[in-house]
Amino acid sequence: MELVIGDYRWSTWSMRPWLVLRHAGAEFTEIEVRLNRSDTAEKILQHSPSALVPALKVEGEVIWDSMAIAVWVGERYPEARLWPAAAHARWLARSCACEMHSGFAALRKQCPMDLHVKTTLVPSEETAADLRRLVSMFRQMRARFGQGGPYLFGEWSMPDAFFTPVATRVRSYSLDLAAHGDEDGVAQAYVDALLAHPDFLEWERRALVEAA
Ligand SMILES: N[C@@H](CCC(=O)N[C@@H](CS)C(=O)NCC(=O)O)C(=O)O
Repeated sequence: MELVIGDYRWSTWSMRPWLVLRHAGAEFTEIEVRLNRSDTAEKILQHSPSALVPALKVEGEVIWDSMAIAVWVGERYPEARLWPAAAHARWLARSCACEMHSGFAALRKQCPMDLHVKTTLVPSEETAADLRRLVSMFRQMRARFGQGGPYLFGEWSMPDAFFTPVATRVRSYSLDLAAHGDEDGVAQAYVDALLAHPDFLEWERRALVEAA
């Protein structure tokens, strides 16, 4: 099984299924295609029909799109409990992951993931609205379902893979969650937990040693 990914430094979409596969204990190799180069599209097309990474090559098929790969891993490795076991938690965990997958355009645009960056940025009105929504979601899910651990639904689960790139943006751009509804630091503590996860630390280590 091979996961085609972009640069560790930039590729938020690649990071998600990579974290999910690691959590599942799957054995996989990586094919890295460097982004933002003249031959990027041509190289990705050698692996993936969408001309986008990530893509998972498994059993003669190519599964493209981070969500499709994550769903496949959840199906293939049920023992990894990638979705919460309790029905209501599971329904909402899917909503959270899908909202991230299809939303938060302003945050993505103003604060692209770059694991080499540490700066301070004043969020635009649109980015501030995204931050308020994220803080509200994080606080609600942590309050309702977070008792079993420091992650969104307690133990690490699928939405955490989707929100780890958000956590890196909060840190890279010094985004102040308290100013967006997180007065007592519940959402920030969740962000900190994502950034301390051993699999993320391994991804970050690779990003930091990756040649420019
Ligand atoms: N919705 C897709 C988005 C994938 C995507 O936009 N990937 C970017 C890199 S993070 C890409 O492949 N860009 C191609 C390029 O830069 O030429 C997914 O979830 O997999």
